[in-house]
Amino acid sequence: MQRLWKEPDEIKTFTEEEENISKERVQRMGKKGIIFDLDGVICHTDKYHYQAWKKLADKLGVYFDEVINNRLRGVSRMESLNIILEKCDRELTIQEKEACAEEKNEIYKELLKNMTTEDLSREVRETLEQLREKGLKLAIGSSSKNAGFILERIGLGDFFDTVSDGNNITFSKPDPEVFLKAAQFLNLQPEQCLVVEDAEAGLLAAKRGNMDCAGIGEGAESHLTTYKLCDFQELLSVIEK
Ligand code: B16
Ligand code: MG
Repeated sequence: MQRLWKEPDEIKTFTEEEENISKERVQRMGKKGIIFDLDGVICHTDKYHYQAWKKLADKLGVYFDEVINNRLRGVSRMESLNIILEKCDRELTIQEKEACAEEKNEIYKELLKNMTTEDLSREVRETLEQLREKGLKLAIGSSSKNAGFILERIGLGDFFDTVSDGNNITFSKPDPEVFLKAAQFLNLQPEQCLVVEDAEAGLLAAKRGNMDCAGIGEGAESHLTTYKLCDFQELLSVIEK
């Protein structure tokens, strides 16, 4: 699997003169805010989602693997369960589904307690700080109802100007609601925001919300991206284009 983080000596630092030039470029680009997806962009909780869903699937006697897990990126908890249940030979009642989603979430939340500030790479932390220094407003746009808890665990509990997540939306990605709300919370128009996403559902949501998007990880392969990022710090040059 491709390495998504940088070692400390691989991270470029900027002189004061370069910083001033880049601030002007950011203003010319017209973007005033960046909305970041959380899982798969800021940090990686995929392995915990996988472990929790696997435990539930095994209990139900339903086949589940990493390939199916990949289809769950960016989509809501209940939609994820519906994808997993495609392999189930019986129809579950709504009450049973709610109990399953709740059970998975309890397992997942226990696993999330393993996360620490070590789960935030230096590259991501330093890039976020540099983007803020350029005068950009920074937000989270995540489908997760656990976004606040995850941000606390990785030491970003108070960092973002706003967090739009699974708790303040009715429709999950690929619906643009989570990003449109983030823009609204930032007091910006959608066109003034750039979305950073790793999942197809999120990239489609950004497009539907009339926002440019930068794809990272598997998201960089998608035809929906406006910009393809090889790594997180490349955002610093994208924002000046
Ligand atoms: P929860 P993101 C998404 O987060 C995950 O990618 C997706 O796998 C998960 O089902 C969804 O959050 C809901 O998460 O069960 O914690 O509410 O990528 O939009 O930051
Ligand atoms: Mg994601």
